[in-house]
Amino acid sequence: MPEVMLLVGSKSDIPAAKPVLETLSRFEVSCAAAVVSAHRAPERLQRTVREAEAAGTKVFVAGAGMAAALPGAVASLTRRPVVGLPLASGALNGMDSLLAIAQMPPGVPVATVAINGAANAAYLAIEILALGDVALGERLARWREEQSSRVDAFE
Ligand code: RP5
Repeated sequence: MPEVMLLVGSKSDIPAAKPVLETLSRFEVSCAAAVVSAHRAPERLQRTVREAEAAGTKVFVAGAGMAAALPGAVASLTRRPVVGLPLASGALNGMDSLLAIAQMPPGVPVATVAINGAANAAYLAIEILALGDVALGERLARWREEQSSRVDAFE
């Protein structure tokens, strides 16, 4: 049962979204992934979210560029947490996606990370899952401690 579902709006988004999978895998968090465009295939998106929920997905991570409807559309279809990942593409280089993803109406939130902030999208998903998973919380705490000691090291 994948705990996280990563969705991206286009095949062209895959390279920028890869750190989501790499980070989750380092923390032993299972993740399914699919390319589904909110604008080009809205019915398939609806099916994908329903099936992922039925399979036990707890957190969705949705990455998209340009008008970036995907994360908000996913949030409209589920009450589980959605992390939105704005991706740099097109004439506005991700500013358009950042604003489209962050500016959700009250009641349908998307937790938005930085443009191309794929690793943080995964860390946010990990923090959410760690609320109900002691072992994952311990892995996260250990990693945070390692990170702190690296900041202090004069290398
Ligand atoms: C968005 O438009 C996608 O998420 C992608 O970032 C961008 C361009 O998509 P393609 O034309 O490369 O499929 O919906």
